[in-house]
Amino acid sequence: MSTPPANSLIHEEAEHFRQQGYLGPLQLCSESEMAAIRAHIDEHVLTSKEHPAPSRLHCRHLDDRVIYDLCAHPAILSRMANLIGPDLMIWSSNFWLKEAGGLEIPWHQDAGYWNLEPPLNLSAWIAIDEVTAENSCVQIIPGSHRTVAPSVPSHEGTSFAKKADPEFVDTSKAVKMELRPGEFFLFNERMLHYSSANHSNRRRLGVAPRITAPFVKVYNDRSPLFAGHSCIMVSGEDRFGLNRLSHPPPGASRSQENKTTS
Ligand SMILES: O=C(O)CCC(=O)C(=O)O
Repeated sequence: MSTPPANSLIHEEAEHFRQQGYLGPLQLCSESEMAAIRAHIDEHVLTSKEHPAPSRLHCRHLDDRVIYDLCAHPAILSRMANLIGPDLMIWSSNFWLKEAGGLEIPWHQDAGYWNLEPPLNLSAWIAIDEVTAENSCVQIIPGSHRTVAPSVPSHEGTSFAKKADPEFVDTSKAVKMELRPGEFFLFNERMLHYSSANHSNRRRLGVAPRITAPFVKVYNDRSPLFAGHSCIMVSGEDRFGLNRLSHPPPGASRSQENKTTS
């Protein structure tokens, strides 16, 4: 389990995030802890027929405690609180499953796909499998969060219908976020990011919690959200009452399990 950074590092990290729009790679848990989580995901989460969202790959923090605990991990929340304050609300999470041969995801900024007002979001991309350039790690362009790139229709052979206008994408500055299982990186809603087709023979699985503050209105009656969607406060309090809230899914969190067994 990683320890939150000491004070001076907190300021350094926040400044890096403001300037570059991302932070990481950082450690969330050990590879052996992630191996146990991966087994749970493969056996119980990706195979389950009952899930709140229309797709098994979205918002599984709403029904599975292990996924909730991963998304609301202190290594993530301590960094996010350091950036936008202690009142934090998870409004979505997405598994990014790319099998061998899986398609490219074109360069894009997430803000254009979501209905948040104001469009404030912090994402973590957590590696469940080992993620390398060969099996299609996410690539980012540091500093690209300072410019809104217009969307244009995507090209053939990608899994998105739209992409960022290539005029706004300087791929010579791209950084490959290769991660060991249990590592993650943070990025904001305007970071340009992309992943190539998976040319390897290995699956690539990650999960990205989406976290905002409770002063943001989450329009959950609009795509990509769904009937029955709710947000969950993961830290601090909701002083605004703008959003439908629910509780974490039942089950002991791993930190509580550790307490009871130690
Ligand atoms: O995992 C990928 O390839 C893309 C991830 C992504 O677009 C996101 O997390 O917003």
